[in-house]
Parts: sequence; C-alpha cells; structure tokens
Amino acid sequence: MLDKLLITGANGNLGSLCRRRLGHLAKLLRLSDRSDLGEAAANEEIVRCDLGDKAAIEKLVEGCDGIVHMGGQPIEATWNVVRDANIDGMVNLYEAARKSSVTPRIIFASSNHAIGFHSQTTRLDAGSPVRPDGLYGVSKVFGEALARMYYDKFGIETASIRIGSCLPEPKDHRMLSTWMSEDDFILLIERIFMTSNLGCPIVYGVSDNSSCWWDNRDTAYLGWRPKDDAEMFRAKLDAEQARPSADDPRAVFQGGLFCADTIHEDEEAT
Ligand code: NAI
Ligand code: 15L
Repeated sequence: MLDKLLITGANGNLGSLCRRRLGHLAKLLRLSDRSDLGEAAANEEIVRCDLGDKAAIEKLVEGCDGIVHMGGQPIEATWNVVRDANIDGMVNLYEAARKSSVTPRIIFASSNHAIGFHSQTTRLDAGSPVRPDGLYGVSKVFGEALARMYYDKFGIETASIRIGSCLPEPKDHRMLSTWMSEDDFILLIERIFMTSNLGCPIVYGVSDNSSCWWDNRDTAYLGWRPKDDAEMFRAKLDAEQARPSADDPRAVFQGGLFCADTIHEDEEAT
C-alpha cells in the first residue's frame, strides 16, 4: 500500500474516476486540479494549483510515493495552451519528483496521438516509431521522453500509458479499436503500482478489443489482463451512425480526425 498517492487533474474525466476508485491503494489521496475539487473525504487532501506554478508543484509532490498524472491539456489547442500544461507542467512535476524526500512511482497519461499518423492497417508495439498527429501529440511524445530521461538519470520509475479512448462506451467506429473501459483502466493502474520492478515502460491503454491495433507484449510482466472488448458495442454503433468511408481520416489513421486538424494559432498580443 502507498502512503500518499497524488492524483493530478482530479476534477477531469479520468482523474475523477481515479478519485472514486483508487482510494484502496493508499493511506491518503492527495487530489489536485486547477479547478475546485469540492470537499475532501476522510482519506483525502485537496490542493488546488496550476501545473505551471513551479513552487506550488514542488509542495504538491513532496512526500508522495505514487503519482497518477492525469492533469493537462487533453486535446489539440494553441501552442501556448499545450506548452503551459503539457510541457512546462511535466517539467515542473518531474523536477518536483527529483527534489522530493520520497521518490515517487509515476503514471503518465500519454495518448494514442503520440502515434496517431500510423495507418490503421499497421500493428504497433512499444518500440514502434512515434508519429504524433498535432501539437498535442508532440507534447505527449515529449512527456514520454522526459519520463525516460528521469528514469535513466535518476531512477524515477514511470509507466507512460498511451491511452486510446477511455470513456464509458465507444463513441464512433474508430473507437472499436481504441476503446479502453473504465474497469480495464483501473485494473492497469492497480497492476502498475503492484509490480515490483516497473522500469519505464510504454503501455497501450486499450481493452481486449477484437479489432485492436496495438500489441502490449513488451509489458506482459505487468500482469495486466484487460477484460472488456469494444466489439459488444458494434451493433449499436452500426445502428446509430454510418461508417466513415475508406478515405475518411477516421478510417485511415489511428489518430482519426486529429490527423486532419490544422495548427491552432495563438492570438498575437496587441
Ligand atoms: P480532462 O480535461 O477531463 O481532465 C484534465 C484535468 O486537468 C482537468 O480537470 C483540468 O482542470 C486539469 N488541468 C488542465 N490543465 C491544467 C493545469 N495547467 N494545471 C492544473 N490542472 C490542469 O481530460 P481527461 O479526459 O480526464 O484526460 C486526462 C489525461 O489523460 C489528459 O492528460 C489526456 O491527455 C489523457 N488522455 C485521455 C484520454 C481519454 O480517453 N480520456 C485519451 C488519451 C489521453
Ligand atoms: C485523447 O488523447 C483525448 O484526450 C480524448 O479526449 C480522446 O479524444 C482520445 O484521445 C481519442 O483518441 O479518442
């Protein structure tokens, strides 16, 4: 059991799921977000701060032996927005981890958009080349590289989870391949904290989908056995929406529509 498990982005979709379902992993959950997290329960501590605030992140991380890092910009945006949360925020978090009196084990919410430009006919594993599909995807590649550097230099262990689509159910046909059920996500986090020598793996965060593109054989040692299969939603999706045509980015690229998006420019200060 962990002493203090920090969950960043604890107000978001995945962070709030972790708040609800990971209490058993630690004596205390330290929850953080830049937005209001409400009242702390008996085993919770709440710290409201921005990932861009270096001093606040140092205090936040101090004393935590586990970190589930779900905070950040979760989709494509302007460079300023992506950089503040996902580049500066990551550097602040890892610098805080390096300086902390306790070395934490970290779970980093990476994304399939780190490899989004691979075609849906290509099967990938942890060693496949990155092919980010936007500035957001590039920020996730940066996060994975940063985690690896802090492991090689300082021994800080991180599992970077390239999350596919973690939602109650798939929203479109592409997600029949990328979907990860909430139960499988929680099981994965449990396994990552239970494994004795974690190292610094890249794990594809995806359920046991019949039409999956990703191979997790390199992380078999985690003992994670996802239980769900998005196939159970296929008939419902077919009834509700047309399949995209063969040349539609949603049917061509693993990252789907992110690949067709443009660069969102920051407004110049006047
Ligand atoms: P979300 O947007 O619901 O949650 C992100 C949380 O981070 C929010 O509560 C937000 O307030 C907080 N946050 C953002 N910028 C911040 C900052 N500068 N300082 C402090 N807090 C900040 O996103 P979601 O869906 O929960 O995703 C969580 C993480 O997982 C993200 O890093 C996302 O990139 C990654 N991910 C999620 C996937 C999914 O299917 N939900 C798929 C792939 C990756
Ligand atoms: C992500 O990285 C996003 O955070 C999430 O909102 C989904 O869009 C997901 O990827 C996806 O590719 O379905």
